[in-house]
Amino acid sequence: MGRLVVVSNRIADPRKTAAGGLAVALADVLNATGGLWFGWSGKVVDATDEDEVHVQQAGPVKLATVDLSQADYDSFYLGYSNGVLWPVFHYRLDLADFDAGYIGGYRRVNQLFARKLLPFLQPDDIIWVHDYHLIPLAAELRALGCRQRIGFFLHIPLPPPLILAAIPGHDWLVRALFAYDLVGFQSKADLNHFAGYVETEAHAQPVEAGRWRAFGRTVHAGAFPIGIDVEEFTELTNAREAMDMYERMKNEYSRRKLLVGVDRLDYSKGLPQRMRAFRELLARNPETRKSATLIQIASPSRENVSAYTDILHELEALCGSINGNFGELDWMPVRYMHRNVARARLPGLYRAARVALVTPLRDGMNLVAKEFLAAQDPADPGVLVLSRFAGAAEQLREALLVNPYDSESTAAAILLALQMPVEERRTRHASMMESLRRYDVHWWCDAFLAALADARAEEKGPSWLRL
Ligand code: ADQ
Repeated sequence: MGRLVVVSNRIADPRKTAAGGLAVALADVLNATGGLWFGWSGKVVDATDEDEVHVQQAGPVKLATVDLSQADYDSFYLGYSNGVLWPVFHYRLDLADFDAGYIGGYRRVNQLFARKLLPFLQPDDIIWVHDYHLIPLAAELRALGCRQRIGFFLHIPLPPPLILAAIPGHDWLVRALFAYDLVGFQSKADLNHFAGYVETEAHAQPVEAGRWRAFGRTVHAGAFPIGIDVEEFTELTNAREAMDMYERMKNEYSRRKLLVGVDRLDYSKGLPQRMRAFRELLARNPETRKSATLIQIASPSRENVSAYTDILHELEALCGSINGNFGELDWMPVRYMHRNVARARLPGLYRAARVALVTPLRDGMNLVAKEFLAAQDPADPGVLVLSRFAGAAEQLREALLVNPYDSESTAAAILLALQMPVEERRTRHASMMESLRRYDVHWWCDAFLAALADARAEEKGPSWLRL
Protein backbone atom coordinates (compact mmCIF):
# COMPACT_ATOMS: atom_id res chain seq x y z
CA MET A 1 0.00 0.00 0.00
CA GLY A 2 1.14 3.57 -0.69
CA ARG A 3 1.79 6.13 2.00
CA LEU A 4 -1.25 6.95 4.15
CA VAL A 5 -2.22 10.61 4.38
CA VAL A 6 -4.81 11.31 7.06
CA VAL A 7 -6.66 14.61 7.06
CA SER A 8 -8.88 15.62 9.97
CA ASN A 9 -9.91 18.87 11.58
CA ARG A 10 -7.74 18.23 14.63
CA ILE A 11 -4.70 15.99 14.68
CA ALA A 12 -3.00 14.09 17.50
CA ASP A 13 0.51 12.87 18.08
CA PRO A 14 0.20 9.09 17.61
CA ARG A 15 3.06 8.53 20.09
CA LYS A 16 0.99 9.81 23.01
CA THR A 17 -1.47 7.39 24.62
CA ALA A 18 -3.39 10.32 26.03
CA ALA A 19 -4.45 10.99 22.44
CA GLY A 20 -6.57 7.83 22.57
CA GLY A 21 -9.10 6.54 20.01
CA LEU A 22 -8.43 7.61 16.47
CA ALA A 23 -4.72 8.30 17.04
CA VAL A 24 -4.17 4.80 18.41
CA ALA A 25 -6.11 3.32 15.52
CA LEU A 26 -4.20 5.16 12.85
CA ALA A 27 -0.77 4.97 14.52
CA ASP A 28 0.06 1.49 13.15
CA VAL A 29 -0.66 2.24 9.55
CA LEU A 30 0.76 5.77 9.72
CA ASN A 31 3.97 4.41 11.24
CA ALA A 32 4.21 1.51 8.80
CA THR A 33 3.83 3.71 5.73
CA GLY A 34 5.77 6.73 7.06
CA GLY A 35 2.51 8.61 6.78
CA LEU A 36 1.39 12.21 7.01
CA TRP A 37 -1.33 13.63 9.26
CA PHE A 38 -2.66 17.01 8.20
CA GLY A 39 -5.12 19.29 10.00
CA TRP A 40 -5.86 22.47 11.90
CA SER A 41 -3.35 23.43 14.63
CA GLY A 42 -6.14 24.56 16.95
CA LYS A 43 -4.70 28.09 16.80
CA VAL A 44 -6.51 31.21 15.64
CA VAL A 45 -4.19 33.88 14.23
CA ASP A 46 -4.21 37.14 12.28
CA ALA A 47 -5.37 36.54 8.73
CA THR A 48 -1.91 37.40 7.42
CA ASP A 49 -0.32 34.40 9.19
CA GLU A 50 -2.79 31.87 7.83
CA ASP A 51 -0.49 30.78 5.05
CA GLU A 52 2.16 29.05 7.10
CA VAL A 53 2.21 25.23 7.43
CA HIS A 54 3.78 23.92 10.66
CA VAL A 55 5.55 20.63 10.19
CA GLN A 56 6.91 18.33 12.87
CA GLN A 57 8.15 14.78 12.84
CA ALA A 58 6.60 12.25 15.26
CA GLY A 59 8.82 9.21 14.69
CA PRO A 60 8.24 8.10 11.11
CA VAL A 61 5.04 10.17 10.91
CA LYS A 62 4.93 13.73 9.67
CA LEU A 63 2.43 16.06 11.36
CA ALA A 64 1.47 19.15 9.36
CA THR A 65 -0.93 21.82 10.58
CA VAL A 66 -2.31 25.16 9.49
CA ASP A 67 -3.74 27.96 11.64
CA LEU A 68 -7.10 29.63 11.02
CA SER A 69 -7.99 33.31 10.93
CA GLN A 70 -10.62 34.54 13.40
CA ALA A 71 -13.14 34.98 10.55
CA ASP A 72 -12.57 31.42 9.31
CA TYR A 73 -12.75 30.00 12.81
CA ASP A 74 -16.08 31.78 13.34
CA SER A 75 -17.68 30.75 10.07
CA PHE A 76 -16.02 27.39 9.33
CA TYR A 77 -15.66 25.91 12.82
CA LEU A 78 -18.27 27.54 15.03
CA GLY A 79 -20.66 28.51 12.25
CA TYR A 80 -21.04 25.86 9.58
CA SER A 81 -19.39 22.79 11.14
CA ASN A 82 -20.77 23.08 14.66
CA GLY A 83 -23.73 25.42 14.14
CA VAL A 84 -25.22 23.71 11.06
CA LEU A 85 -23.77 20.28 10.29
CA TRP A 86 -23.40 18.96 13.85
CA PRO A 87 -27.01 19.74 14.95
CA VAL A 88 -28.65 18.74 11.65
CA PHE A 89 -26.68 15.51 11.35
CA HIS A 90 -27.84 14.74 14.91
CA TYR A 91 -31.45 15.44 13.86
CA ARG A 92 -31.60 18.77 15.75
CA LEU A 93 -32.97 21.17 13.15
CA ASP A 94 -34.24 23.31 16.04
CA LEU A 95 -30.66 24.05 17.10
CA ALA A 96 -29.24 24.76 13.65
CA ASP A 97 -28.23 28.29 12.75
CA PHE A 98 -28.54 28.57 8.98
CA ASP A 99 -26.65 31.84 8.68
CA ALA A 100 -25.98 32.34 4.99
CA GLY A 101 -22.49 33.66 5.69
CA TYR A 102 -21.14 30.46 7.20
CA ILE A 103 -20.95 28.33 4.10
CA GLY A 104 -18.44 30.69 2.49
CA GLY A 105 -16.06 30.20 5.41
CA TYR A 106 -16.60 26.44 5.31
CA ARG A 107 -15.69 26.33 1.67
CA ARG A 108 -12.77 28.74 2.13
CA VAL A 109 -11.16 26.58 4.82
CA ASN A 110 -11.62 23.43 2.75
CA GLN A 111 -9.93 25.26 -0.13
CA LEU A 112 -7.15 26.38 2.22
CA PHE A 113 -6.64 22.78 3.39
CA ALA A 114 -6.54 21.55 -0.21
CA ARG A 115 -4.07 24.24 -1.29
CA LYS A 116 -1.77 23.65 1.68
CA LEU A 117 -1.93 19.88 1.53
CA LEU A 118 -1.28 19.56 -2.20
CA PRO A 119 2.50 20.25 -2.16
CA PHE A 120 2.97 17.44 0.40
CA LEU A 121 1.27 14.80 -1.74
CA GLN A 122 3.05 12.00 -3.59
CA PRO A 123 1.55 10.21 -6.60
CA ASP A 124 0.76 6.88 -4.91
CA ASP A 125 -0.54 8.33 -1.64
CA ILE A 126 -3.80 7.04 -0.22
CA ILE A 127 -5.71 9.94 1.33
CA TRP A 128 -8.18 9.38 4.16
CA VAL A 129 -10.32 12.38 5.12
CA HIS A 130 -12.24 12.37 8.41
CA ASP A 131 -15.52 13.89 9.45
CA TYR A 132 -18.05 16.59 8.77
CA HIS A 133 -15.67 19.54 8.82
CA LEU A 134 -14.09 18.37 5.58
CA ILE A 135 -16.86 17.03 3.36
CA PRO A 136 -15.85 19.11 0.27
CA LEU A 137 -12.10 18.52 0.67
CA ALA A 138 -11.80 15.86 -2.04
CA ALA A 139 -13.68 18.04 -4.52
CA GLU A 140 -11.34 20.95 -3.74
CA LEU A 141 -8.31 18.68 -4.12
CA ARG A 142 -9.64 17.30 -7.41
CA ALA A 143 -10.14 20.86 -8.64
CA LEU A 144 -6.41 21.40 -8.07
CA GLY A 145 -5.58 18.30 -10.11
CA CYS A 146 -5.28 15.69 -7.34
CA ARG A 147 -5.87 12.21 -8.79
CA GLN A 148 -4.91 10.10 -5.80
CA ARG A 149 -7.33 7.71 -4.20
CA ILE A 150 -9.37 9.55 -1.54
CA GLY A 151 -11.67 8.06 1.09
CA PHE A 152 -13.98 9.82 3.53
CA PHE A 153 -15.28 8.59 6.87
CA LEU A 154 -18.16 10.29 8.65
CA HIS A 155 -17.84 9.85 12.43
CA ILE A 156 -21.28 11.29 13.17
CA PRO A 157 -24.67 10.05 11.93
CA LEU A 158 -26.10 10.90 8.54
CA PRO A 159 -29.76 11.93 9.02
CA PRO A 160 -32.73 10.78 6.91
CA PRO A 161 -33.06 12.49 3.51
CA LEU A 162 -35.75 14.98 4.49
CA ILE A 163 -33.74 16.22 7.47
CA LEU A 164 -30.59 16.51 5.39
CA ALA A 165 -32.59 18.39 2.77
CA ALA A 166 -33.31 21.15 5.32
CA ILE A 167 -29.74 22.40 4.97
CA PRO A 168 -29.52 25.20 2.43
CA GLY A 169 -27.07 23.86 -0.13
CA HIS A 170 -27.58 20.21 0.89
CA ASP A 171 -27.28 19.10 -2.73
CA TRP A 172 -23.88 20.77 -2.93
CA LEU A 173 -22.71 18.85 0.14
CA VAL A 174 -23.86 15.47 -1.14
CA ARG A 175 -22.48 16.17 -4.59
CA ALA A 176 -19.13 16.85 -2.91
CA LEU A 177 -19.18 13.32 -1.48
CA PHE A 178 -19.10 11.99 -5.03
CA ALA A 179 -15.55 13.35 -5.43
CA TYR A 180 -14.39 10.59 -3.08
CA ASP A 181 -13.63 7.05 -4.17
CA LEU A 182 -15.15 5.63 -1.00
CA VAL A 183 -17.49 7.10 1.60
CA GLY A 184 -17.73 5.26 4.95
CA PHE A 185 -20.44 5.53 7.59
CA GLN A 186 -20.71 4.26 11.16
CA SER A 187 -23.86 2.19 10.74
CA LYS A 188 -26.18 0.54 8.25
CA ALA A 189 -28.84 3.10 9.21
CA ASP A 190 -26.54 5.93 8.06
CA LEU A 191 -25.73 4.10 4.85
CA ASN A 192 -29.45 3.61 4.19
CA HIS A 193 -30.01 7.34 4.68
CA PHE A 194 -27.27 8.05 2.17
CA ALA A 195 -28.83 5.64 -0.32
CA GLY A 196 -32.27 7.13 0.34
CA TYR A 197 -31.01 10.65 -0.23
CA VAL A 198 -29.05 10.01 -3.41
CA GLU A 199 -31.81 7.87 -4.89
CA THR A 200 -34.66 10.29 -4.12
CA GLU A 201 -33.02 13.72 -4.22
CA ALA A 202 -30.25 13.14 -6.74
CA HIS A 203 -31.95 10.37 -8.78
CA ALA A 204 -28.88 8.18 -8.34
CA GLN A 205 -28.84 4.70 -9.78
CA PRO A 206 -27.59 1.91 -7.53
CA VAL A 207 -24.95 0.37 -9.82
CA GLU A 208 -24.37 -2.73 -7.71
CA ALA A 209 -24.20 -3.42 -3.98
CA GLY A 210 -22.43 -0.47 -2.35
CA ARG A 211 -22.07 1.70 -5.46
CA TRP A 212 -24.19 4.62 -6.62
CA ARG A 213 -24.05 6.67 -9.75
CA ALA A 214 -25.09 10.33 -9.70
CA PHE A 215 -23.79 13.69 -10.93
CA GLY A 216 -22.07 11.77 -13.75
CA ARG A 217 -19.87 9.86 -11.26
CA THR A 218 -19.88 6.63 -9.31
CA VAL A 219 -19.09 6.42 -5.61
CA HIS A 220 -18.63 3.44 -3.32
CA ALA A 221 -20.21 3.67 0.11
CA GLY A 222 -20.31 1.29 3.05
CA ALA A 223 -20.81 0.91 6.79
CA PHE A 224 -17.60 0.56 8.81
CA PRO A 225 -18.54 0.71 12.50
CA ILE A 226 -15.58 2.08 14.42
CA GLY A 227 -14.28 -0.04 17.30
CA ILE A 228 -11.79 0.39 20.12
CA ASP A 229 -8.36 -1.13 20.62
CA VAL A 230 -9.50 -3.81 23.06
CA GLU A 231 -5.98 -4.94 23.88
CA GLU A 232 -4.71 -1.43 24.53
CA PHE A 233 -7.74 -0.68 26.70
CA THR A 234 -7.30 -3.91 28.67
CA GLU A 235 -3.67 -2.98 29.32
CA LEU A 236 -4.78 0.47 30.42
CA THR A 237 -7.34 -1.16 32.77
CA ASN A 238 -4.65 -3.30 34.39
CA ALA A 239 -2.13 -0.48 34.72
CA ARG A 240 -1.45 1.25 38.04
CA GLU A 241 -3.35 4.50 37.48
CA ALA A 242 -6.59 2.73 36.55
CA MET A 243 -6.18 0.20 39.37
CA ASP A 244 -5.67 3.03 41.88
CA MET A 245 -8.80 4.72 40.62
CA TYR A 246 -10.72 1.44 40.85
CA GLU A 247 -9.60 0.83 44.45
CA ARG A 248 -10.46 4.37 45.49
CA MET A 249 -13.92 4.15 43.96
CA LYS A 250 -14.59 0.74 45.50
CA ASN A 251 -13.61 2.00 48.96
CA GLU A 252 -15.51 5.24 48.67
CA TYR A 253 -18.69 3.53 47.43
CA SER A 254 -18.44 0.20 49.25
CA ARG A 255 -22.06 0.41 50.42
CA ARG A 256 -23.46 1.57 47.09
CA LYS A 257 -23.97 0.40 43.57
CA LEU A 258 -22.29 2.84 41.27
CA LEU A 259 -23.77 4.05 38.01
CA VAL A 260 -21.53 5.96 35.67
CA GLY A 261 -21.95 8.32 32.73
CA VAL A 262 -18.96 9.71 30.81
CA ASP A 263 -19.60 12.12 27.97
CA ARG A 264 -18.60 15.30 26.31
CA LEU A 265 -21.10 17.90 27.44
CA ASP A 266 -23.10 17.90 24.24
CA TYR A 267 -26.84 18.11 23.59
CA SER A 268 -26.65 14.95 21.47
CA LYS A 269 -25.64 12.90 24.52
CA GLY A 270 -29.07 13.10 26.19
CA LEU A 271 -27.78 14.20 29.59
CA PRO A 272 -30.93 15.96 30.89
CA GLN A 273 -33.05 13.01 29.72
CA ARG A 274 -30.68 10.67 31.59
CA MET A 275 -31.04 12.70 34.77
CA ARG A 276 -34.82 12.63 34.45
CA ALA A 277 -34.73 8.84 34.07
CA PHE A 278 -32.53 8.57 37.16
CA ARG A 279 -34.92 10.84 39.09
CA GLU A 280 -37.77 8.60 37.96
CA LEU A 281 -35.86 5.56 39.24
CA LEU A 282 -35.41 7.13 42.68
CA ALA A 283 -38.98 8.39 42.84
CA ARG A 284 -40.56 5.06 41.90
CA ASN A 285 -38.22 2.71 43.70
CA PRO A 286 -37.52 3.92 47.22
CA GLU A 287 -35.18 0.97 47.77
CA THR A 288 -32.76 2.46 45.24
CA ARG A 289 -32.41 5.60 47.34
CA LYS A 290 -29.19 5.39 49.32
CA SER A 291 -28.17 2.26 47.40
CA ALA A 292 -27.45 3.79 44.00
CA THR A 293 -25.12 6.68 43.22
CA LEU A 294 -24.70 8.16 39.77
CA ILE A 295 -21.34 9.66 38.85
CA GLN A 296 -21.70 11.81 35.77
CA ILE A 297 -18.56 13.15 34.13
CA ALA A 298 -19.25 15.69 31.42
CA SER A 299 -16.16 17.14 29.81
CA PRO A 300 -16.29 20.76 28.66
CA SER A 301 -16.88 21.01 24.94
CA ARG A 302 -17.40 23.84 22.40
CA GLU A 303 -18.29 26.30 25.13
CA ASN A 304 -18.46 29.22 22.76
CA VAL A 305 -21.46 27.72 20.94
CA SER A 306 -24.60 28.94 22.75
CA ALA A 307 -26.55 25.66 22.63
CA TYR A 308 -23.77 24.20 24.78
CA THR A 309 -24.16 26.78 27.55
CA ASP A 310 -27.89 26.09 27.63
CA ILE A 311 -27.35 22.36 28.14
CA LEU A 312 -24.80 23.08 30.88
CA HIS A 313 -27.32 25.14 32.84
CA GLU A 314 -30.11 22.63 32.35
CA LEU A 315 -27.91 19.80 33.58
CA GLU A 316 -26.68 21.71 36.62
CA ALA A 317 -30.25 22.59 37.59
CA LEU A 318 -31.42 18.97 37.25
CA CYS A 319 -28.53 17.55 39.30
CA GLY A 320 -29.12 20.19 41.96
CA SER A 321 -32.82 19.41 42.20
CA ILE A 322 -32.28 15.63 42.36
CA ASN A 323 -29.74 16.04 45.16
CA GLY A 324 -31.97 18.58 46.89
CA ASN A 325 -35.05 16.34 46.75
CA PHE A 326 -33.55 12.91 47.36
CA GLY A 327 -30.20 13.55 49.08
CA GLU A 328 -29.49 12.70 52.70
CA LEU A 329 -26.82 13.99 55.04
CA ASP A 330 -24.66 10.98 54.20
CA TRP A 331 -25.72 10.38 50.59
CA MET A 332 -25.85 12.45 47.42
CA PRO A 333 -27.61 10.60 44.58
CA VAL A 334 -25.71 12.39 41.79
CA ARG A 335 -22.08 13.43 41.66
CA TYR A 336 -21.73 15.61 38.65
CA MET A 337 -18.34 16.81 37.42
CA HIS A 338 -17.89 19.23 34.58
CA ARG A 339 -14.41 18.17 33.58
CA ASN A 340 -12.25 15.60 31.83
CA VAL A 341 -10.99 12.45 33.45
CA ALA A 342 -7.48 11.44 32.41
CA ARG A 343 -7.64 8.60 29.90
CA ALA A 344 -5.37 6.43 32.06
CA ARG A 345 -7.84 6.62 34.99
CA LEU A 346 -11.09 6.17 33.08
CA PRO A 347 -10.99 2.33 32.96
CA GLY A 348 -10.78 2.27 36.79
CA LEU A 349 -13.95 4.31 37.04
CA TYR A 350 -15.71 2.10 34.48
CA ARG A 351 -14.67 -1.08 36.29
CA ALA A 352 -15.92 0.13 39.65
CA ALA A 353 -19.38 0.81 38.17
CA ARG A 354 -22.20 -1.72 38.21
CA VAL A 355 -24.06 0.12 35.45
CA ALA A 356 -23.04 2.47 32.64
CA LEU A 357 -25.62 4.90 31.30
CA VAL A 358 -24.85 5.58 27.66
CA THR A 359 -28.06 7.20 26.51
CA PRO A 360 -27.44 9.66 23.66
CA LEU A 361 -30.40 11.01 21.70
CA ARG A 362 -28.31 10.34 18.61
CA ASP A 363 -24.68 9.29 18.28
CA GLY A 364 -22.54 8.16 15.36
CA MET A 365 -21.13 5.24 17.35
CA ASN A 366 -20.26 6.06 20.99
CA LEU A 367 -16.97 4.63 22.12
CA VAL A 368 -17.66 5.06 25.84
CA ALA A 369 -20.10 2.12 25.57
CA LYS A 370 -17.34 -0.06 24.13
CA GLU A 371 -14.67 1.14 26.57
CA PHE A 372 -16.97 0.42 29.52
CA LEU A 373 -17.40 -3.19 28.39
CA ALA A 374 -13.68 -3.68 27.79
CA ALA A 375 -12.84 -2.43 31.30
CA GLN A 376 -15.12 -4.93 33.10
CA ASP A 377 -14.08 -7.95 35.13
CA PRO A 378 -15.51 -10.81 32.99
CA ALA A 379 -16.34 -12.77 36.15
CA ASP A 380 -18.41 -9.95 37.64
CA PRO A 381 -19.15 -7.49 34.86
CA GLY A 382 -21.28 -4.37 34.95
CA VAL A 383 -24.33 -3.80 32.78
CA LEU A 384 -24.53 -1.45 29.81
CA VAL A 385 -27.73 0.59 29.46
CA LEU A 386 -27.49 1.83 25.89
CA SER A 387 -29.63 4.15 23.80
CA ARG A 388 -31.10 2.49 20.73
CA PHE A 389 -30.15 5.70 18.91
CA ALA A 390 -26.39 5.24 19.34
CA GLY A 391 -24.63 3.67 16.36
CA ALA A 392 -23.22 1.15 18.84
CA ALA A 393 -26.72 -0.29 19.36
CA GLU A 394 -26.59 -1.94 15.92
CA GLN A 395 -23.73 -4.07 17.20
CA LEU A 396 -24.27 -4.36 20.98
CA ARG A 397 -27.62 -6.12 20.99
CA GLU A 398 -27.05 -7.70 24.42
CA ALA A 399 -26.94 -4.32 26.13
CA LEU A 400 -30.17 -3.13 27.74
CA LEU A 401 -31.39 -1.00 24.86
CA VAL A 402 -33.51 1.99 25.80
CA ASN A 403 -35.38 4.91 24.29
CA PRO A 404 -33.80 7.88 26.10
CA TYR A 405 -36.82 10.10 25.41
CA ASP A 406 -38.93 7.75 27.53
CA SER A 407 -37.79 8.34 31.10
CA GLU A 408 -40.17 5.77 32.60
CA SER A 409 -38.96 2.84 30.52
CA THR A 410 -35.34 3.98 30.85
CA ALA A 411 -35.77 4.04 34.64
CA ALA A 412 -37.20 0.50 34.46
CA ALA A 413 -34.15 -0.64 32.45
CA ILE A 414 -31.79 0.94 34.98
CA LEU A 415 -33.56 -0.94 37.76
CA LEU A 416 -33.22 -4.17 35.78
CA ALA A 417 -29.52 -3.45 35.31
CA LEU A 418 -29.01 -2.85 39.04
CA GLN A 419 -30.73 -6.12 39.88
CA MET A 420 -29.37 -8.33 37.10
CA PRO A 421 -27.97 -11.64 38.40
CA VAL A 422 -24.31 -12.32 37.79
CA GLU A 423 -24.88 -15.23 35.34
CA GLU A 424 -26.92 -13.05 33.03
CA ARG A 425 -24.38 -10.22 33.32
CA ARG A 426 -21.59 -12.62 32.37
CA THR A 427 -23.43 -14.06 29.37
CA ARG A 428 -24.33 -10.67 27.96
CA HIS A 429 -20.84 -9.29 28.58
CA ALA A 430 -19.07 -12.28 26.99
CA SER A 431 -21.17 -12.08 23.88
CA MET A 432 -20.58 -8.34 23.43
CA MET A 433 -16.84 -8.73 24.08
CA GLU A 434 -16.63 -11.30 21.31
CA SER A 435 -18.02 -8.76 18.90
CA LEU A 436 -15.78 -5.96 20.26
CA ARG A 437 -12.68 -8.12 19.75
CA ARG A 438 -13.67 -9.16 16.27
CA TYR A 439 -14.62 -5.68 15.12
CA ASP A 440 -11.95 -3.71 16.92
CA VAL A 441 -10.40 -0.48 15.73
CA HIS A 442 -7.75 -2.31 13.70
CA TRP A 443 -10.49 -4.18 11.86
CA TRP A 444 -12.14 -0.80 11.17
CA CYS A 445 -8.95 0.71 9.81
CA ASP A 446 -8.03 -2.35 7.71
CA ALA A 447 -11.56 -2.84 6.38
CA PHE A 448 -11.88 0.79 5.31
CA LEU A 449 -8.45 0.92 3.68
CA ALA A 450 -8.99 -2.42 1.92
CA ALA A 451 -12.31 -1.16 0.52
CA LEU A 452 -10.62 2.08 -0.54
CA ALA A 453 -7.89 0.14 -2.32
CA ASP A 454 -10.60 -1.81 -4.19
CA ALA A 455 -12.79 1.19 -4.97
CA ARG A 456 -12.51 2.10 -8.62
CA ALA A 457 -13.25 5.74 -9.10
CA GLU A 458 -14.59 6.63 -12.50
CA GLU A 459 -14.94 9.70 -14.65
CA LYS A 460 -12.54 11.98 -12.89
CA GLY A 461 -12.82 14.34 -15.81
CA PRO A 462 -13.17 18.10 -15.86
CA SER A 463 -16.58 17.78 -14.18
CA TRP A 464 -14.68 17.59 -10.87
CA LEU A 465 -14.05 21.27 -11.28
CA ARG A 466 -17.71 22.18 -11.14
CA LEU A 467 -18.59 21.83 -7.49
P1 ADQ B 1 -17.52 11.87 20.52
O1 ADQ B 1 -18.84 12.55 20.31
O2 ADQ B 1 -16.48 12.67 21.16
O3 ADQ B 1 -16.95 11.27 19.14
P2 ADQ B 1 -17.42 9.18 21.95
O4 ADQ B 1 -17.32 8.15 20.92
O5 ADQ B 1 -18.37 8.80 23.04
O6 ADQ B 1 -17.93 10.56 21.41
O7 ADQ B 1 -16.04 9.50 22.72
C1 ADQ B 1 -14.82 9.59 22.13
C2 ADQ B 1 -13.71 9.46 23.20
O8 ADQ B 1 -13.70 10.53 24.15
C3 ADQ B 1 -13.76 8.18 24.00
O9 ADQ B 1 -12.50 7.55 23.91
C4 ADQ B 1 -14.06 8.61 25.43
O10 ADQ B 1 -13.39 7.83 26.41
C5 ADQ B 1 -13.54 10.02 25.48
N1 ADQ B 1 -14.36 10.81 26.41
C6 ADQ B 1 -15.64 11.15 26.27
N2 ADQ B 1 -16.06 11.88 27.34
C7 ADQ B 1 -15.00 11.99 28.17
C8 ADQ B 1 -14.81 12.60 29.46
N3 ADQ B 1 -15.79 13.25 30.06
N4 ADQ B 1 -13.57 12.51 30.02
C9 ADQ B 1 -12.59 11.84 29.40
N5 ADQ B 1 -12.72 11.24 28.19
C10 ADQ B 1 -13.91 11.30 27.60
C11 ADQ B 1 -17.36 11.22 17.76
C12 ADQ B 1 -18.80 10.77 17.49
C13 ADQ B 1 -19.04 9.41 18.12
C14 ADQ B 1 -18.02 8.40 17.61
C15 ADQ B 1 -16.60 8.95 17.74
C16 ADQ B 1 -15.59 8.05 17.04
O11 ADQ B 1 -19.73 11.73 18.01
O12 ADQ B 1 -20.35 8.95 17.81
O13 ADQ B 1 -18.12 7.21 18.35
O14 ADQ B 1 -16.51 10.24 17.15
O15 ADQ B 1 -15.91 7.83 15.71
